[in-house]
Amino acid sequence: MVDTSNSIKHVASPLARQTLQDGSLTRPVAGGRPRRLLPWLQVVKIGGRSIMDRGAEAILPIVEELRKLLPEHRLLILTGAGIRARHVYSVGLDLGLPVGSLAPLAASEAGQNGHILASLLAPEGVSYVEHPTIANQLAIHLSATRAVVGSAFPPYHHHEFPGSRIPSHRADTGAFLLADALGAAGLTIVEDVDGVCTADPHGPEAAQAQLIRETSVAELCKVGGTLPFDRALLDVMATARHIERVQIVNGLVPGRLTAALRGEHVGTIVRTGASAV
Ligand code: GWN
Ligand code: ATP
Repeated sequence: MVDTSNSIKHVASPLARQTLQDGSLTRPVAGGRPRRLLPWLQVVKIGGRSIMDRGAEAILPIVEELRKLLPEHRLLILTGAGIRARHVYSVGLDLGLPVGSLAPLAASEAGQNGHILASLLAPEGVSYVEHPTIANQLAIHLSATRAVVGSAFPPYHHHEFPGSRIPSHRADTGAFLLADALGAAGLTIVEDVDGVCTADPHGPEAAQAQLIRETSVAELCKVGGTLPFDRALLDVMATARHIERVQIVNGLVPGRLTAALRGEHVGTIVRTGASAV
């Protein structure tokens, strides 16, 4: 009998014979910047609590702005969760549900908000697409139409990190992870404030709140206090591969989103870790 064991065992690969646990060994192979999959894509995250929960008054002007932007940009519009997620968190926490059970409950509200927005944009050929479609078939959908809507919440479900009882990876983090993974041209986060301020402009120290026009993830990590986005966004911005800056804009002021997508500085620009690469 011919001994074939040697030729079967030796698969030629630079990672074949070493542990994946040692960064210094994997870096020559895995350390490069990944390819941009959709370099023409603009990702826009619409706040759940800050925009969608306000109903027609806030949503219809944003829909009109998005509609007018379609000839200029190909968009992945992602929606966050709002008041219904807060309610489901409180009911779930009262019942002692673990964070991994709460994450998909809240995520489903982000999806509901996406369905609402997509219905309003349907006359323009815009539809809601499911998470698996975003993962695998975004290019074909965006070849057929100028924009699609999806849920900004990342589908961590029972894989959600157990550090906090409230899911730490929410809509802002999910939107950034997607934009960076796709190598998109940019990410704009639409809120109900002008950007990141020195204090919460809707909080008890509102009188002292001043807009920070430009900052970096490193600077934001150093300061405590609240932010207008998930704290976990800082972690994923720090290790970004493509998205060099994120702009946070006020969606209650007509024209701000349009200006941001045209490259104008109309909110807070946060430089990510990718800008230092
Ligand atoms: O349901 O609105 O996708 O795009 O995180 O999982 O909780 O699911 O558990 O393709 O897979 O509620 O059903 O729901 O929002 O997430 O979707 O209508 O398995 O299209 O079935 O990763 O939409 O939904 O909530 O996004 O964020 O059927 Mo919904 Mo969400 Mo639809 Mo999606 Mo989750 Mo799917 Mo999923 Mo679940
Ligand atoms: P989601 O999509 O997850 O519902 P959202 O983006 O709609 O979220 P919030 O998570 O509520 O909205 O974040 C926006 C709010 O953050 C603002 O309305 C503001 O009151 C608050 N905020 C807290 N700290 C700051 C800060 N330093 N600068 C600006 N706004 C802040």
